[in-house]
Amino acid sequence: MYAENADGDRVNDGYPVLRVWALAHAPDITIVGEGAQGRQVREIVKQSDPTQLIYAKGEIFSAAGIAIIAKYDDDSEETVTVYNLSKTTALAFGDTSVTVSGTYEGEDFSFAIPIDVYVLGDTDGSGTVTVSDARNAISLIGNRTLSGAELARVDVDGSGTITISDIRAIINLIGH
Ligand SMILES: [Ca+2]
Repeated sequence: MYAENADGDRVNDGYPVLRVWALAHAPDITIVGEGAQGRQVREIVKQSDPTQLIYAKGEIFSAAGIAIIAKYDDDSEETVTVYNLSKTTALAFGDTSVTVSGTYEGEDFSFAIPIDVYVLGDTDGSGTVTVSDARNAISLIGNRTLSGAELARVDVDGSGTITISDIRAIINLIGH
């Protein structure tokens, strides 16, 4: 910051002045150049989760859709776009969360994002596809109450409903 006199001329040859000195000489001089540069990060919050929270085994986690917001002491906000992911390789059955973390203007942040990882055709959620999954799937034909990961792992052909073609596909997945 610098300071101006009543004529609008910079004092101290335009060099920065101590805030206490400038305040002591008010109202004859005015502090200029504070604001954006002087603000401090008060907190970093996660305003929304990533769009995709359900994954087939082997897929890669995507943070797309996440909104991490830095809130400043002057009530202004910035979107944080640089962060690390705890897992960037293929997701495994049993992975239940990915952590998004980093440091923004000296402030650390870390958010655990809960995820579901399913095995295609694994209707009972055991982690492998067996004959019992095919049997289960038969009992789910026409079922319209399934959603999310439950539907995704049974609806092998992705048609949105459970049909005989899903049963055939699940039988083909047994042992793989
Ligand atoms: Ca199974």
